[in-house]
Amino acid sequence: MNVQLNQDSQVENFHTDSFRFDVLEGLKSHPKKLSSKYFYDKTGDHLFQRIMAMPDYYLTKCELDIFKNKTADLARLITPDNEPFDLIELGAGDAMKSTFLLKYLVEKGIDFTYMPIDISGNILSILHEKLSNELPNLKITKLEGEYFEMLQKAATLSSRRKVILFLGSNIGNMSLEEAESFCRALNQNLASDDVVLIGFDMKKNPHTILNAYNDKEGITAAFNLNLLTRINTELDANFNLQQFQHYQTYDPVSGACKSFLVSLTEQNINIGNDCISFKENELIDMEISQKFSEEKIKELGEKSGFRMIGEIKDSKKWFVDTVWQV
Ligand code: AVI
Repeated sequence: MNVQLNQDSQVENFHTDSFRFDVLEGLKSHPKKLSSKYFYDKTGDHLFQRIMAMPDYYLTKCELDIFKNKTADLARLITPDNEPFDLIELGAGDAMKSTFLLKYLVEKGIDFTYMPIDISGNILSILHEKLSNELPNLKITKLEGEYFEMLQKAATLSSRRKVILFLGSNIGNMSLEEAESFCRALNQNLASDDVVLIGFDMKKNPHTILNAYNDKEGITAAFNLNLLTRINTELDANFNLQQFQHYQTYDPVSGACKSFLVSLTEQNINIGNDCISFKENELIDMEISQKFSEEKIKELGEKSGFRMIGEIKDSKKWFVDTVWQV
């Protein structure tokens, strides 16, 4: 018991140390930067749920349209011969979209094991319980941890062909260089014939994109500002949220949709024993949500060593799930 408690607090210290390191490194660099991967504490998760429910945030609805209404096409792409395989989902969360595919595959009697990967053991337990109730015949192996470590673990657990899902335009939260090295690492961690299915948000009318990230209710603003609250609570800092303002941009040429926080005044912020100075109107670069052209997706796949085998778009053609083979 004491050993377990000790191990848990060591893991927690490790997380806080790397959070503190990343925050200080980002805020000491020019321009100042924070990583959007830290948006998702309990409040951040809740705010993201509210974002997904906003009428203007089309991404979730579009990919849901694909998983709900084009399930047979998806299944045909990822398992053309219906041979046994493992279906691995990176950052599975509540698997809201993939559940439609799981249900279809179970009903077809296809032999597969669903392996959701998530950093949160709690989320995986909730998902396991939900899926066991909804689909009692589904075989599930939970993988708790970092993506690449868990992909390696999955390879030791079974030698069956792997299909990897990376949905929701999560790839858009990486810079193009990061996305390329991520896809290359994916390619190198898979065996030949394995496939990946990646959800990309496509370039479209720039107003449609900006409206999805610049809501008048201020939910996206709160989502960004919550990271400052998180730093206050977890790293003993004193950000005054009234002194920072959310600013959203979309560049239709590069496809980069970016969010910033603007310091409304010259101010000094203490973070533990460190002090960070802000000039009036100085920015913190918070998040990129990259939008893609067909050509960019093709280029990304090829540069990272994949062969494109198919793609499925939603009915508006705003979002695409692309399938690449190693
Ligand atoms: C999780 N990710 C794909 C979302 C996006 O669209 O980039 C996060 C988000 N940021 C603001 N709104 C939604």
